[in-house]
Amino acid sequence: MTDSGDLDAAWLPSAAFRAVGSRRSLVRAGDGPPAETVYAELADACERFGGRVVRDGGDGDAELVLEPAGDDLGDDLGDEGFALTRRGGTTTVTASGERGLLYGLFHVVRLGEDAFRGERAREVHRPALATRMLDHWDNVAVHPVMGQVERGYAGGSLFWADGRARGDLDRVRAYGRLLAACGINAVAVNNVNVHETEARLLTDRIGEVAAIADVLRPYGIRTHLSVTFAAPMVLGGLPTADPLDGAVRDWWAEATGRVYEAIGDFGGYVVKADSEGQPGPFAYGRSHADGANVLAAALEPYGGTVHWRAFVYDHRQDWRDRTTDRARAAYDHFTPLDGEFAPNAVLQVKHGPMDFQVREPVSPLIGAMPRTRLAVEVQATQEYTGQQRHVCWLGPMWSEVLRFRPDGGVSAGRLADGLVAVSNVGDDPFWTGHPLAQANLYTFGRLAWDPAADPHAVLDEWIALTHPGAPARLADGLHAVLDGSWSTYEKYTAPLGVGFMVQPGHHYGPSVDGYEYSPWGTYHFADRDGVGVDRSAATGTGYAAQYADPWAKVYESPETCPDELLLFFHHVPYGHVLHSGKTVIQHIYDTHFEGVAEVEEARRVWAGLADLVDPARHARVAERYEEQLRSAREWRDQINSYFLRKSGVPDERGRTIH
Ligand code: GCW
Repeated sequence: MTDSGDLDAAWLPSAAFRAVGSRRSLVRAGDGPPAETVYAELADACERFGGRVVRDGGDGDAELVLEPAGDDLGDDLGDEGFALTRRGGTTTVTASGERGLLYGLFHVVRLGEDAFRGERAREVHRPALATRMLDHWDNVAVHPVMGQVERGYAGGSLFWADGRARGDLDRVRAYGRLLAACGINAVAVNNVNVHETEARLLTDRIGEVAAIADVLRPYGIRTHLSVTFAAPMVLGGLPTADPLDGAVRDWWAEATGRVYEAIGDFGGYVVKADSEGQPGPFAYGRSHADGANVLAAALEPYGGTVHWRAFVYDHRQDWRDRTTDRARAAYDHFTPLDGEFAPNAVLQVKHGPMDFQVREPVSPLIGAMPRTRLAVEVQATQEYTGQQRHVCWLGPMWSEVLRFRPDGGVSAGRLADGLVAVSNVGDDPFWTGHPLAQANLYTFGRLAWDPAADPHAVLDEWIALTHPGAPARLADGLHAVLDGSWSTYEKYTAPLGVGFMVQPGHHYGPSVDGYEYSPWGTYHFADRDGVGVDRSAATGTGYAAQYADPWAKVYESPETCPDELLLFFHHVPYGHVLHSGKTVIQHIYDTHFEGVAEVEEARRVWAGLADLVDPARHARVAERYEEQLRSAREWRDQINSYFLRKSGVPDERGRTIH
């Protein structure tokens, strides 16, 4: 892939391959799809930069060798890992599997010239998480409300157009390549809300999924499908989808067998059941373990996995009912089922208990089911974080989640065996609508590979790869506008972890009471005296007690609860003094003024980079900064005015509040 054409090169611009493309390389490997990719990548780079690559038969003078590990040497590498060494002028990547060679090649690309300097003792790189997955909320048929991509902010679907799989899959191929370069190995190609047309991907339309899988396979990526729990009825014509019914089990087994005839390395199913109107096992009085296990049993003979989502809550609750707490729902539903899920069923848990807000505590379900496989789900698509019109680099948030230690011991990133992101990519020329949102996708992949990685270092890695040879002014400018952008977004939106306050439906822009009297369970309870949700065990919904210690104790009291989560866990008076020394009301005013000032500053920094960035890319970001600033001011003014009017407490600095 070159920088020309209508596809943005993202973090694989031609120049990133200069170091490998100008050398003599030797690839010793099988002829499986990923090994072919390794060879083709090198051949392509050599053509551009004058190097040479040979396969197998050794000319002894190679500067870069990629080869399979000998039987006894690869034990520590796993399926996907690789080892890197440099001795006597030769850099060697060894791997037990072909995917390891592919990841090793991209590692060398990241190192650039550094990969060919001095000596290097053997370093082993292997992914901490086995599944590193993107879920696309893409519809095949354009949905009347949600459009082609539900919560998509990057144009249409990469995979689907005009009601069917795209005939031209070049963009999907380029996507697979970008994903391999940041370590992603699984993609689910359709929305978890499975509508009528999409249901049929499982059966008579599986050929379309197979065509996509063929294009992703050379990049080490397995294809997954979202399916409806009611498939035996809507596709199979059965009178029931009861998971304990023999005919239902047989239907799933047969349908799955046919899927594997079409896609031999199919990854498995993703299921949203009994959630926001999707069908599920509750209709038959069965548990979610019963539900997941019938699909797991069908997939088991072929090595497939079912990702069963834990996003189960009452979306028709009465706002008058203060005893129901949506945050409790996933834990309450699922913890009694620990140990009942099949070994190839993975419970896919959103990182927070609510819904991808800019600030939430880590879900108490994470770590609470030691006998159940876990995947943590984050949202790269910025539904609640600026919808790719605002810059909001989420690396630090995801890193906090992955480093969180549910009982003070092992981190979430080590407990999980998968990390999943809702993809932020569409058919937009910059992939992600906002060109800087590419950093979220890249960071996701790298954190899934190594959840302990420093996200700021990953950001710098993305900057360097995307802009090879960038002058310091560009690298520093990019770092300045991205690093801290999550905190900026948090400052001008819902305060102190209280969440939502967005416009209902599309979720863009402020509406403080937009969901306050709704059935969705997302309330802030502001009145003239105070704001926040009492989730303590002593006087509130009891949610805080779902945590293990030390967190149950930390969150239980406003005295120990971290400031940034105070209003998630407690209802406090406006005059409550935070650990920061400020009152809650003054914190609200100050952060909202600061947030807008930070956007103004970022916009200024970006404007100053005009001479260093491709004009189309620069213009796209500049235009989005105008909208971000307009929107940030709207947020500031609505939130500040709302709380001034409720509380009657003036800003101690006397700034204009309307
Ligand atoms: O965040 C909410 C979204 C829905 C989405 C749901 C989910 C796919 O508003 O659009 O549906 O979560 O995660 O299932």
